[in-house]
Amino acid sequence: DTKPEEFDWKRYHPLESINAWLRNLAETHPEVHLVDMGRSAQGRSILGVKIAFDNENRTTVFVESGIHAREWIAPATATYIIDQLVNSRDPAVQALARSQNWYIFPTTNPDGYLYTFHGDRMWRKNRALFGICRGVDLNRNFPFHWNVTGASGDPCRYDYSGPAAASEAETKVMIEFLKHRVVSERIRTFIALHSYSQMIMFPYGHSAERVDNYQDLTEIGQLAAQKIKDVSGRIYKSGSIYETIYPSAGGSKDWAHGELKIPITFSYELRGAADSEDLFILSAKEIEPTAVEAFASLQTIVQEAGKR
Ligand code: ING
Ligand code: ZN
Repeated sequence: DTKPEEFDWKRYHPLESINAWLRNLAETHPEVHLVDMGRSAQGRSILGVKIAFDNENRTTVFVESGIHAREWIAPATATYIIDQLVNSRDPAVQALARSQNWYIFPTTNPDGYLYTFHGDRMWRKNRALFGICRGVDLNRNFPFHWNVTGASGDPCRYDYSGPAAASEAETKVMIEFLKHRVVSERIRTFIALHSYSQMIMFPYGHSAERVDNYQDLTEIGQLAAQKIKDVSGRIYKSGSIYETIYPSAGGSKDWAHGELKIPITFSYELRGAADSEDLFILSAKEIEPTAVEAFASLQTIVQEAGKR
């Protein structure tokens, strides 16, 4: 494990190192508060931070990452975002950090993430037990047009939607957390981090139905993708889930937008490996450039959100 003082973006860190780093950050920075969202299926805390530079009633950005265990670049990027918001010397980043309150949860599927280090590197779901198979795809378990498309009813499949909508501990905990804060803390922006595909997507996934602010989200998505191109030359596609990647129901941001009415909701598909036998196994050398481009485009999203 890595000590908090040695935490970096040159390698992928296990669950306990990430959590130790979050705890240390909260102890050493007055604007950082450790937040325990609740317990996973196996009883682990889902830890994150709230970053709030003072008590003004700002709008809030919520960032969810690591809902899929094997997508290691997502927690690595989430911790990079936290580090930048707290430690950057760039005045533009400091202004952005202070313009919002932030909730950032690097590993929303801690049981699965742990299992990818000690069991199966390619595990995606949580670790709930169903007879001879394990795991619900938490990004198919949210209660908004649950299970209508792009999900499986078989617990042995990688995209099992669960025995019922919001059946899973991790899903329930996130729903309760957001429900209790969406109005009182003015959560206006919801971001989910995944890999791989180089995409920036907005709802919906369950059908071709267009969200009420389709035009705004289309424009913001295009500006965010352009930002990435300016920063690194990488091409990210943008558009709705349904039109851009594949039909799939029960994703967290479909629920966040459709049910909770959070207006600005995006999910990233970060970089995948070009030169590996598996696209999820992104070389640690790519953590920094991936996180840099994602954070630059997140700044665009938050700035644009503020204008609409
Ligand atoms: N992709 C996402 C998945 O859950 C997605 C795409 C995002 C679908 C949001 C629905 C909602 O399949 C990966 N790589 O996990
Ligand atoms: Zn994913």
